[in-house]
Amino acid sequence: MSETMVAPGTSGAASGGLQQVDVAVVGAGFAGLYCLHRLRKAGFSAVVLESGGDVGGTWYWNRYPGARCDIQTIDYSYTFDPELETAWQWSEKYATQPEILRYLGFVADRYDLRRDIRFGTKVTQATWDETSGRWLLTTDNGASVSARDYIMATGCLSQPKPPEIDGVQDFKGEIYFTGRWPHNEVTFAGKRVAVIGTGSSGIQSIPVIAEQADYLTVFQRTPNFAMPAHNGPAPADRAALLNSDRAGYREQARASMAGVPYPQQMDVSWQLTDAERRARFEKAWATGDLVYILSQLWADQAVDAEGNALVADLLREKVRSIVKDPETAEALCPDDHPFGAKRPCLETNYYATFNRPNVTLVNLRKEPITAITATGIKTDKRNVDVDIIVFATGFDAMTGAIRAIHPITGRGGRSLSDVWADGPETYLGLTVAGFPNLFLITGPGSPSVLSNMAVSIEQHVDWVVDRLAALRSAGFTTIEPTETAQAGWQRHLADCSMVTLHRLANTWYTGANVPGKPRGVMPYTGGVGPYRGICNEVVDRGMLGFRLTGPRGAEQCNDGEIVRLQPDVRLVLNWLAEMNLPPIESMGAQGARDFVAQFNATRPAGRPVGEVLDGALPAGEDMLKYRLYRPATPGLHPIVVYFHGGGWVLGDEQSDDPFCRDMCRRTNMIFISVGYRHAPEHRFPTAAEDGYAAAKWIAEHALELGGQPGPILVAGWSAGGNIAAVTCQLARDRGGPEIGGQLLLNPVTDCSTEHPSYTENATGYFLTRSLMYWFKDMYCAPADRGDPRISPLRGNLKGLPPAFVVTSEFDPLRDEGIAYAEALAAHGVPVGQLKARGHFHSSFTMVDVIITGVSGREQMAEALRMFAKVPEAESTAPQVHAAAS
Ligand code: NA7
Repeated sequence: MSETMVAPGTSGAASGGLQQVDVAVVGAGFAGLYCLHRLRKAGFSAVVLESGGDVGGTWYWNRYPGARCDIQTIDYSYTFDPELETAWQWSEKYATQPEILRYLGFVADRYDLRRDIRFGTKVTQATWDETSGRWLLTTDNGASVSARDYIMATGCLSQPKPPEIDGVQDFKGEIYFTGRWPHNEVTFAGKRVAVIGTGSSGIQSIPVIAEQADYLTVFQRTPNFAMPAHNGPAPADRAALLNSDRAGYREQARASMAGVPYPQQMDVSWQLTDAERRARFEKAWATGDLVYILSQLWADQAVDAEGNALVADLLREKVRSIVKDPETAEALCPDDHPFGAKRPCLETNYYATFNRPNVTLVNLRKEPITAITATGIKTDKRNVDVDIIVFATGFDAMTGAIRAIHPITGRGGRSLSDVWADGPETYLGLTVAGFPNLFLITGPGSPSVLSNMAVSIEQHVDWVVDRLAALRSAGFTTIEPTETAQAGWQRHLADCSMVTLHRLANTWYTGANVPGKPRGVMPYTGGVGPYRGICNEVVDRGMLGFRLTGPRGAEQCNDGEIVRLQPDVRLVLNWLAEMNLPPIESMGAQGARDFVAQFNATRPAGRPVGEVLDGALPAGEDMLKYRLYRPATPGLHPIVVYFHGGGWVLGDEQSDDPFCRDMCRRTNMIFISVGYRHAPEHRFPTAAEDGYAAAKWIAEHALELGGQPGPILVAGWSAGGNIAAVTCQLARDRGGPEIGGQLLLNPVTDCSTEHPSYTENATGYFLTRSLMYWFKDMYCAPADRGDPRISPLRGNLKGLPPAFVVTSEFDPLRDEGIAYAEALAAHGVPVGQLKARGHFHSSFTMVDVIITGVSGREQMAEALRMFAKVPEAESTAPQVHAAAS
């Protein structure tokens, strides 16, 4: 029931007094307009407060020459009303600012939105009143507003950044800001013009200004990656795709990573030849689509520095091929950030503009601006006299517009600016603890600027309005996230930020463009589709993380964290759940082996190493296959004897191939993966004895294998971790071989099932408790399970080689791994531990799938280097991933 004193549908913009509405919205751009429409349809009274003179938001203010969208307009449109979609036809692939503004005006008219929008009205203060449970807003124009709910549809790039250059006030010529462009036409003809800034606004406006001005000087601090827009009519293939199944196309966009329906690229760069990579790149260059080039080249381009560098090199090559003056070309080549980590741009004649006789580029990295004077711009090398200065210097992004409304005062008189003093903290990017009934549309902590904004805005508005309607039905009047939920979301954001390369660049995504602004990746980097799934899950799980209250003490609080898994682990587990596989233990030994082989065939190929050799070594009467991975560096290398996972039943010397390759590269050591014999054909203690025999043989043949003589190292995952641990005990008891250290990754160390992780993680994390029971039954009779050769935790732990034990939070084997590490330490064995938060049993072996596993493998490599007593070795793998675990 609407509680308004102003009936829905009347503006209520009284000249004084108090306007009462259910919901107040700030901003009449893409988000505010849709918000008003949805609120009205849901029966809420609402007012939109907009400082501009008309609708449009960012498109109202950014009227600079050349301004266009750079997501294709067929994607950058509202999708909530199929009739609206066909009622409006875009004239170009990338619409101009005037056309987008006309579109937003068309939408405002079609749904009669203007009557509830107070234009030319700025909110000057917003205060939560505990007693009435309402927000009170004061404005600079007309009535104050009392609203139960307050929605910030303020946009992410709407608060222009001050110039931060001394002397601006002394300049006697004309000054313009791209983000606050005047409504009247600006004449450049016959003028000497300076443009400061080469982000999207600079890159779009520079070619247009250069054509009109007498002379243009571009002041560039950081070159940006840009590619040609190839503007024109909407590409036929995309339009056909949309028109063939409009609803399906929109649904795919909502489920996609960036809000534009492109498939997930699976090929990794090292699987492709140079020619194949170049062909893909040329196609992307010709496509003129940022989302395409950012996602469709190869799977590792956005998550791995090496994969990214391959694209960046090709892009730089293009710049050099267009720009004739080599020094200018070099200055225009970005070299301080990965491609995509800073917002790349679409351009039309941008690079070619620097071949014009009336254009000069000033590289501020070489000659910084020292001041703006009455006549122009002074660098430490020259004075450039100009008539016009255009500041294309960007925005106080994501938080600027929200914090610009001063003060927003929440519960207990706390101001949002103070609460966010060290950086924004939100729950889902939508709400803030301590600020009841306040909603942020595309706020920090949501995909927002890393996505097609149209898709993200609709999702946020729908979520908020649906929640308001649900609260109203349930009789609740306030909603506020809990501190636990918000802290959990911040952790999840930090985990997500380890997956992509955005953290490696100084950008407005990280707050680095505004002096003094706290640093950190502000948008959600986990993708639009996964994010939408999480928002829905919050609702499905009883508004998890929200406290709801209502009249007469009504309260509901289902506290908790929505995502505790690492983001990529969550995706993999969801994907596995969707496959609805039968339990592996129901497949029989051979069926399970075939399944694992098939499963492994779908994973990314392992990375190149110096050499891969297959061989065989004796173990009793039998020969065991092995696969040797040699680093690309010359000389003798330490040897790591590796035992694969698979519960003593599955896998072989090749089944952990990507892991062995990755560790070989990271450690600069030889990895020898041993194909020990399997149960049920060969039951206990065959695998343990094979492991020992293999380690002994390899140690005795180290030199022939190209390894360093002396102590070997052992390593293993899961059942292989068990074999590695047992091998160390046997080697100590049987007089060799000498083992310098043991890396135990999610090891089985005990046959007891008493450990709580067996119950906590019994199902849902791929390795299940019942699968572990089956493995043990296949391998070992119950009577033998106390034997240290299967339960090394029960063996003598004195005098064993130093160990590094890795356990994963969501793994049935977690507690026995921790117990083994603690028991070793108690017996005087030097032990390092990695307790990997949010990870599952396969996190570290799913190389190039679970990207958040990289930091764990770095730590494992470091431990192995320490065991081998090699100094901080040069590894051949990139070291760009900071610790995530
Ligand atoms: P951006 O992308 O933030 O670009 C601003 C540009 O201005 C960028 O090149 C900055 O260099 C430069 N800049 C900022 N301050 C200065 C000073 N003080 N001196 C010299 N140069 C400076 O803003 P845009 O408006 O172009 O684009 C914003 C987004 O809108 C865009 O990403 C799309 O999403 C749409 P820096 O890189 O900081 O060294």
